[in-house]
Amino acid sequence: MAETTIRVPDIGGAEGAEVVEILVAVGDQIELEQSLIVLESDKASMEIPASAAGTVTALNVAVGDQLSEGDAILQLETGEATAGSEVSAVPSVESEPAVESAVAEPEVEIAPAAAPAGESQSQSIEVTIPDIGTDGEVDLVEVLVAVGDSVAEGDSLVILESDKASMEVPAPASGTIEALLVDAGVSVSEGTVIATLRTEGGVASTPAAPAAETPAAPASAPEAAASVTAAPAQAPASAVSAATAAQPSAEGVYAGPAVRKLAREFGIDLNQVKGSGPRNRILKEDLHAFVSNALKAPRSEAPAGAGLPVIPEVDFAKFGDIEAEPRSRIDKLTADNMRRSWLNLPHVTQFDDADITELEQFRADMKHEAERRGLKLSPLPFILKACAVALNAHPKLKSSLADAGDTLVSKHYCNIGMAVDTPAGLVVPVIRDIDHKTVWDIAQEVADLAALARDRKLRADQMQGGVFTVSSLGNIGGRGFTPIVNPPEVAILGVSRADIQPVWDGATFVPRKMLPLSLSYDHRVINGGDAGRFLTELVGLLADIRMVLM
Ligand code: CAO
Repeated sequence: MAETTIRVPDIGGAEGAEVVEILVAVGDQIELEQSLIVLESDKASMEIPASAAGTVTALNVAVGDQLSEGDAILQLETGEATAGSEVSAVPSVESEPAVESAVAEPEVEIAPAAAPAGESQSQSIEVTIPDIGTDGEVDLVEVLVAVGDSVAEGDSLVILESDKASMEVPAPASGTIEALLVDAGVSVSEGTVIATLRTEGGVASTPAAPAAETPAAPASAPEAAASVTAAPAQAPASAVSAATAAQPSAEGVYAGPAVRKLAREFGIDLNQVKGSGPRNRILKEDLHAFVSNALKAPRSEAPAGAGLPVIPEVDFAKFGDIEAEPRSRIDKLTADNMRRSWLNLPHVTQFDDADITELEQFRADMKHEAERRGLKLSPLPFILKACAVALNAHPKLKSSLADAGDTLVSKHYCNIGMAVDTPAGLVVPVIRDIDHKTVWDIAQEVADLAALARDRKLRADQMQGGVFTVSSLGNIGGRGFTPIVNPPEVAILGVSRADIQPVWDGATFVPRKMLPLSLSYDHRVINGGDAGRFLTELVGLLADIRMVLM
């Protein structure tokens, strides 16, 4: 048995990197390269892996400690027979063999080398992947430049990602990108040529790598393409700014390289994930929980692959008392239908007011007859009847698309749906063959279907087969609204609250009862002319309800 002290490795010169998380405890049996702690500097977030396997006997650090290279992290009892030894978690670059964990390193400046001969001359150089501390391949996850881009020395060109770190490969010199030889998604290793760069007046700085590994531009042939490793071998994880590198779309997110990699593999936007670690750091468990929640509630957010930006979840409890309750099945179905319609149909809404002064007088005249029949006669049955007449005159408004939009289906029937507001949610029962029914019949059906809807007793077939929908908020109020079409229908009429308005009759303003109407339609099928003609006809029918008989 041997007792070993695991120390902070070369972390690229970062002094006082903060311990933000301790991933092991005394007594833990740890594997080689298992992550021990997470350090964070102003440039990088890095997991420090174990350079030996064994049992943790003591921890020398606490969260919040500031560590630099050489500081003790923990004591490890290894199975080896050697007497107490000391190892850095990541072997220094001089040490052999280099282990993959060396990749987890932080920002390292490109060490400017002595200016090569020919510095003042422009030349074309190949930019290659530097020594990234591993013999194997790593993923190139993002290309940050395009051909023709001007870059300054040190600007990041591509982002690499291993399971331990994300790292940016910087431009070895200022210049213009002449060619890009890689795409995001490829695997690369040390020496892979990623781009050619036309330098501004030569290679200003060559990596502080052994000359053998870093061929400099031949002084005698400044125009010849030179291979210049983007970062020094001493800086295996050159310019590892994991905190930013791994999150081109997750800036400000607090997560380590392994979590970022996992998130990328699952296509998870880290901005959507709530971190449960210290200082809200995102842990792997948070990703698991995020995925599990997403699977449980697939309908609550945009369908995968829809490319829609997701509305972030908000912790409302942070701002005050809240109460959360599950939504009704009808509410959730309605939400799905609304979203489907809104996303698929190009909606246009057209507005007009119908003068229903005479209609209202007629309705008042019919009040006793309505009572005799046991009915309440609201404006709605008249509106539905007028819609049926207008729809038959303008049948395109009651058509539907089929064959993915290649076919238009015309209907020789006229079933109209009416939106009913119920405590359980919005439902749309359908009144059939409304064009063949009297206003009394329609009033009776409105009452019957509304009652069934509110008692949740509607059958499925009573909500099918509509060609058009009327949504009346007249009893509730409002000057107008833009209803959402109920596919496969192509149009919907919104009815708002009628009111007495001053209307100019050519000589004077007269008080008239005006009914605000809004017609939304699927602009793939209905154009403004179709809609305008339909609405004008409807307004005329309501202004003189006798016309429905003609
Ligand atoms: N302008 C002024 N008053 C109106 C009116 C209008 N456009 N429409 C109805 N009213 C009046 C009625 O005349 C009645 O008053 P009186 O008793 O004095 O005559 C009162 O409002 C109540 O009407 P009602 O609601 O009982 O009957 P209705 O036929 O107008 O509506 C129904 C029936 C089922 C459509 C309605 O109750 C309903 O649920 N509407 C909501 C529909 C909805 O939610 N649409 C939105 C969908 S998108 O979110």
